[in-house]
Amino acid sequence: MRVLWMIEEMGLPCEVVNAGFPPKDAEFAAANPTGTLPLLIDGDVRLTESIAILQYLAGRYGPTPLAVGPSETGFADYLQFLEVGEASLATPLTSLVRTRFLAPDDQKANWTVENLKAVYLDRLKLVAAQLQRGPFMAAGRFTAADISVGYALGFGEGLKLAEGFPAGLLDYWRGLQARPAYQRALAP
Ligand SMILES: N[C@@H](CCC(=O)N[C@@H](CS)C(=O)NCC(=O)O)C(=O)O
Repeated sequence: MRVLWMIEEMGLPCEVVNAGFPPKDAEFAAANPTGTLPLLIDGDVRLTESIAILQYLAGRYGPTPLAVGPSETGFADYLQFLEVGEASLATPLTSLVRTRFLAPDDQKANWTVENLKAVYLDRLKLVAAQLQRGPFMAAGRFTAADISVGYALGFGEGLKLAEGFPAGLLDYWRGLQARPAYQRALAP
């Protein structure tokens, strides 16, 4: 979703291939032996980390206001929240989902599951604090950092964690969802 959203924001052409979930296709496995989504194929390039893909698209097919450059105010925030979205927020949720679908029945509810939820909700304080400083994660404008974090908010909402969101986060997420490019990405 992050990748499709970025592609729509940039107006880039792409072909979307539904590899299934988990992907079973041999060609996919050759390009991404871990089997995780997404996989970006661009000529000889193969990328399997969504944040790296956002940075690649901005760098390779920019310039774009979706990226914040090193000389701009907000560069550090941009890097921080690009990473917060995946490393701090979405990664515990991915483990939660794996447990929900893959764990033996007697291990679906345990301390780790509750801790993953708590860790996710606690780390949202970083996003809430940033929203006290401005309407977006970096540089006072919508950037790929909002795509990164917004996706992670949608992930949490999908897992019914939105009740625990700090004040303001749901409004921020609703604002991102209203973007035409996000809407187009929902139905590529
Ligand atoms: N850090 C990777 C995470 C990729 C990831 O975990 N993707 C999920 C789908 S959103 C997945 O493929 N999960 C299946 C699995 O963990 O095996 C990224 O940001 O692209």
